[in-house]
Amino acid sequence: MLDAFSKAVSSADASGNFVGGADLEALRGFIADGNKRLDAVNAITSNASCIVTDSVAGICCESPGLTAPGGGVYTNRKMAACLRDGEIILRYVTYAMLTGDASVLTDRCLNGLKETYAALGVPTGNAARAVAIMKACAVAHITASNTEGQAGSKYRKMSFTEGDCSSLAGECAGYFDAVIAAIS
Ligand SMILES: CCC1=C(C)/C(=C/C2=NC(=C\c3[nH]c(/C=C4\NC(=O)[C@H](C)[C@H]4CC)c(C)c3CCC(=O)O)/C(CCC(=O)O)=C2C)NC1=O
Repeated sequence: MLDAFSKAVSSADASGNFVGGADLEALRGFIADGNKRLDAVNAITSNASCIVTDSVAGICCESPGLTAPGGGVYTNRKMAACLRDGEIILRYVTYAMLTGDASVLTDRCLNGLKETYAALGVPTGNAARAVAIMKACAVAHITASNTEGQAGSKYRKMSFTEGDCSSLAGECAGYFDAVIAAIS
């Protein structure tokens, strides 16, 4: 597992160089945006159960066969496994956001997941769709652009300093895209 700092060190070490130039500049940006990054992670983790259940409810609405006999989440056991998988994936995306590096996600969560799903008959198209819904939710939370944050909504409205989080939202979207690519 790497983070933005150890990745810069290991790539410099591999080529026998000092850490400098563009690598140092990138780390400077990583530090400068540190509070934004923590707010972004907090925006996701504080709404995690909502993001997960919304995505699984979404695929069940779109594909009614999932909850019918023989469907991917037919039986409580499978529904529980599906919700748990959504939570695991979201958790690893937040780890990647925190470290600014995808390796924890790819090594510990995505490695072999497609094969596991194939062996169990988990429908990967629906799983990828659930991840896409989580991506939309997470990005909306990071950019504070979710329209559900109004009174009476189930979303938790965060207090934060206003700022441009588009680059963090893009980075986060990239981690979800990596999940989709890994299971598709
Ligand atoms: C290290 C991180 C990690 C991951 C990623 C992980 C995934 C994972 N998901 C599993 C099962 C499962 N995953 C799902 C998920 C779904 N079914 C659907 O139709 C939906 C599309 C989708 C939810 C979005 C289901 C239903 C099962 C149980 C399948 C079965 O046993 O028949 C299993 C098999 C073992 C078990 O049932 O617990 C693993 C290992 N486990 C881990 O430890």
